[in-house]
Amino acid sequence: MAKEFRRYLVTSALPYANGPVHIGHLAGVYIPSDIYTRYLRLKGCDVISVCGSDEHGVPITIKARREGVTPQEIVDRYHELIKRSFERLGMSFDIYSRTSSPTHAVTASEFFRKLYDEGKFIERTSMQFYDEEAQTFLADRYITGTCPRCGNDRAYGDQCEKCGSTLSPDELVDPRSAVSGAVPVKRETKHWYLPLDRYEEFLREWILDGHKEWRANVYGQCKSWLDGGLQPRAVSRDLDWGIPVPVEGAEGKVLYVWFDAPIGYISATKDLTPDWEKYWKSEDTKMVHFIGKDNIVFHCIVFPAMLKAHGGYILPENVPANEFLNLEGEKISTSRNWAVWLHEYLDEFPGKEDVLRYVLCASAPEAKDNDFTWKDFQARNNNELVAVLGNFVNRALVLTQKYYGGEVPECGALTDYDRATIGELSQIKGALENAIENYKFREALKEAMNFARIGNKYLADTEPWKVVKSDPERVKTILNIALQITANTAVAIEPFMPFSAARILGMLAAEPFGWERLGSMEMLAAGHRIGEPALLFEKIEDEVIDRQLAKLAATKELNARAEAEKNVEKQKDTVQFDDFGRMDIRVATVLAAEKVAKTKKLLKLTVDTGIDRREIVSGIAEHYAPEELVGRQVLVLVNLAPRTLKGIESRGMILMAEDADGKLRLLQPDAAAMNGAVVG
Ligand code: B3M
Ligand code: ZN
Repeated sequence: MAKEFRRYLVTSALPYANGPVHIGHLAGVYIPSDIYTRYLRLKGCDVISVCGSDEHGVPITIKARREGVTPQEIVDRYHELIKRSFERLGMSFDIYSRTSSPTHAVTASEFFRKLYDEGKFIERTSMQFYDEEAQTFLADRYITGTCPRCGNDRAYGDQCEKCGSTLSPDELVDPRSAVSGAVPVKRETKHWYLPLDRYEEFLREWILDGHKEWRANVYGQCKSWLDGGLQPRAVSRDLDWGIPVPVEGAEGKVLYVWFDAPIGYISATKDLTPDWEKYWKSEDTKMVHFIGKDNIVFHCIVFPAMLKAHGGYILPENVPANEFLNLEGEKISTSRNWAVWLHEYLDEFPGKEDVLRYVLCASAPEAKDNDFTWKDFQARNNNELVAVLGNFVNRALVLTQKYYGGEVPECGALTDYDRATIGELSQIKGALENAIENYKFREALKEAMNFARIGNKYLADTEPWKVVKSDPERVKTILNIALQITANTAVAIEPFMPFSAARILGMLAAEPFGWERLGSMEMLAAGHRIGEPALLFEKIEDEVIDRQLAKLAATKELNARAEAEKNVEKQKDTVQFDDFGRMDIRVATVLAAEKVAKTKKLLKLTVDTGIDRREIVSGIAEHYAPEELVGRQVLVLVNLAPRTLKGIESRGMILMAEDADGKLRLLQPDAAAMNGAVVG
């Protein structure tokens, strides 16, 4: 029998304050954590949910350097943006803190210092990459090179984003400094290491024997790390941004971001309540970490080893890490701007916070990577939220207004069908709880929606709008039940769609119900007066979706161009002005165009060069149809020595630009010009 807990500490991965939050973060971490927390709160558990910005680490300093601002400016900017967007989405953290806070500096320092004083670290001197131009050691992402596993030439010193491998700087082929581009040298430096190997036994027992119930992806990753044998891991870095290593002789060294960040959960709790120890140090507390799959090793292996080394802290009961969410079939990427950014969504879809929450939960990558598409977003909104949830609530309320002036009618004798419906509802409650408690949020959402689905079916089957003519007494019972189901729906969907739950309660003119009332058919008393019905959701039209798709298409285009520009041909040798002057380039108009027989690429063009009419054979048949060319002005090198191609004498050359992918584009004056006008 699993232990029953009444006190919970829910943590959500601290987002790096070097960019905004996108739908991948939401689906993977924040939506599930908020559902879980809201559910526990509704159940009346003692639960706190902590989060905050992760404000250290190399990606932040790199961004600051690139923009010519301080790291503090970067983290201030994104901390505010992220915090605000989370609030707007209805994330119900009890605290959203930050790792640049004074509490955190003290907490992380003291944590390190205790381990240091107790001899829990090993000190090691080693040769590490150093940039002589920039006079700095090159930690983690400051070093780039080619991935030894997949050949990606933009891998980092700590990770290859293409194949997902964890790397060490020494493994990179052709390492380079990300600061100056220089080829780095090796220099000696001292660091502190947490000897993870000493915790291997403990971790094996705790995870592999003790937590077989963890998700297969999480358990599997832990097992493969443990089976591979754990190595000491450096917990300090040569950097000037971070929490200074609190020991003598450590000038210019800071705590490694992955050492201080998880301690951020502790500091955030301290910032929240003086009673923080009851959440961190009592075996009666259940701690759950919500994270994405790239954070598994840090939360299941490294942080627990740190907590164990320190002593006195509890360990997570579960780490329900999600896989990744893709966007329109491609990996979400911050650097390629391939994402739906939360703050942009909130601006572009005001009042549709719950739609995003719903869609991201419904398609959360719980067991495998999943894809977000705008078409699916639209379909789920229109076919599920509008057609099922919105429609049911609206019908129940509108009919109550219409028949009873907004007063909840009495419930009379139940029919067998009523009883069967009510019985079904009480079963859903159990299934819903079971799903949430086992971190199966997609399934849980389906169960919550089942309240509305059953309600919809109930109204469709009982047809009160017809029965009202023959048996008005019966209709009272039907609508009483429909209203009770509506109130149930408001409770069931609250963890998932808090805004809509609140709106339903508003329309029912009811105060929030606790979770224990879920399944009850006596939530609204007969005679209670409900409020005015309004539509909960509205249909999303094709134009709205097309606009989003166009935005992504533009991003793709921009990326393709940026990629192509990287391969632009080198500049040719210098020419003198006279060399150029010998080229006679004129504006000309295409008079006729036809394919050259038995060739794929060639067109025969007749052009008016202002000087004469002549024929030119041009290799553009795969890029332009003859009829697209007639009447068009082009630029022609007219004094090129004639050549005979397929029996046609070609006198001159049409000027074109060639893209990296070989696509040809004609050059044309930006307004009609005289044929024969000299170009130069
Ligand atoms: N800052 C989030 C990430 O890897 C990372 C989580 C820290 S949680 C202690 O994107
Ligand atoms: Zn790779």
